[in-house]
Amino acid sequence: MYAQSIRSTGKAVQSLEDMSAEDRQFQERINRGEKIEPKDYMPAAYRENLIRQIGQHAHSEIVGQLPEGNWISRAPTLERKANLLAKVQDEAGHGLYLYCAAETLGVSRDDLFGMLHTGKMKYSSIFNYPTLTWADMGAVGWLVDGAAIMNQVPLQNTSYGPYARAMVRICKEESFHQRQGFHIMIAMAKNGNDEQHRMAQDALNRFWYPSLMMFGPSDKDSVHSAQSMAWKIKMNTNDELRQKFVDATVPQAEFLGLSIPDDHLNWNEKTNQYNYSEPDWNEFNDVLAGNGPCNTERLDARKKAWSDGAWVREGMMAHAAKKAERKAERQAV
Ligand code: BYC
Repeated sequence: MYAQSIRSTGKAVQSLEDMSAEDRQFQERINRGEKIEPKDYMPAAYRENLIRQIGQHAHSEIVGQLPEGNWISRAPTLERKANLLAKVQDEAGHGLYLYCAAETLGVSRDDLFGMLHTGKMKYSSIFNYPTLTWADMGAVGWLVDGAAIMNQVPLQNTSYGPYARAMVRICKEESFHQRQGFHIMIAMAKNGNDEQHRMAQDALNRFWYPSLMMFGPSDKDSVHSAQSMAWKIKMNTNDELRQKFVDATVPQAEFLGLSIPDDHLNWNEKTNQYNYSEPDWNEFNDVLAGNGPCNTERLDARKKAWSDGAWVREGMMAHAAKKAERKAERQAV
């Protein structure tokens, strides 16, 4: 389904000496920590790489609504329903900020959706897994939003101004999402009955490795990391963030009385970090290739939403055209 699979670009990051004068000045601005704004000079490859990452990020937000939307009508209490509804609405808002940030780079919203629908652009692998029980709403908030925060907090300092600014609000909201998930896990795993504890453990078992995969392939297989880090589009490597996530999450699982499904997990006194087992990268590649449990369902839902919304877009365009016509008439008088 996806046009691009993981492969090395084979390109080394250019040194300052090898760059054109314009590109050198640009790189020096980035090295000084300056923000790049939409009308500033930027190399074509910087623009393309940003559109790729921000577009993929935006798509992840709106596809990410689907596994949780599945549980809004079945939330166990009114309060849980209201919280989940607010969270899912927030994800739509995150998608909106990110699509707007991508548009400042000269790509249209229609083109971005077209690339999502035809599989030319990806969305996060995590959303191709099903949410089978209410405990999954806890695990998704705790682990998936927890992983998203770990990845996104450093992106508040990314070099592209509109992306960095969008991330500030997104991170604040993701924090609330992570807490609502952890709160569900506390209710079920710590304060719940045996069956609820078992459900929470089962959700952790199913979401642990897919959450680790959210950080992308291991550094040796990451295509974009070197150039993206030189441009400060990415602030950390995939493995650095994955390790930080493991180190932060294991004590939380202990607090909940849950076991991380990894027999090789242990604390390493020398590195002051946990040793952990890597996810199954064949499974990751398979999900990216379109063969995860829910790839078809997720993409079909997005395509249906796009075609069902055609009349709204047409109506809004007609309204805008009418307003512009009236304004022109008034100005002509
Ligand atoms: N899923 O060279 P690499 C959220 C692709 S959370 C799918 O390391 P890069 C949310 C990668 O795109 C998630 N594809 O790439 C939470 C590339 O393929 P292309 C969204 C993946 O970009 C809760 C290829 O593999 N967050 O929003 O340097 C509720 C090689 O990888 C994945 C973001 O998008 C994956 N897990 O690093 C609702 C954060 N991993 O593009 C919503 C911003 C890798 O060449 N993005 N690939 O075809 C990033 O930080 C980076 O893009 C990544 C990947 C760390 C994800």
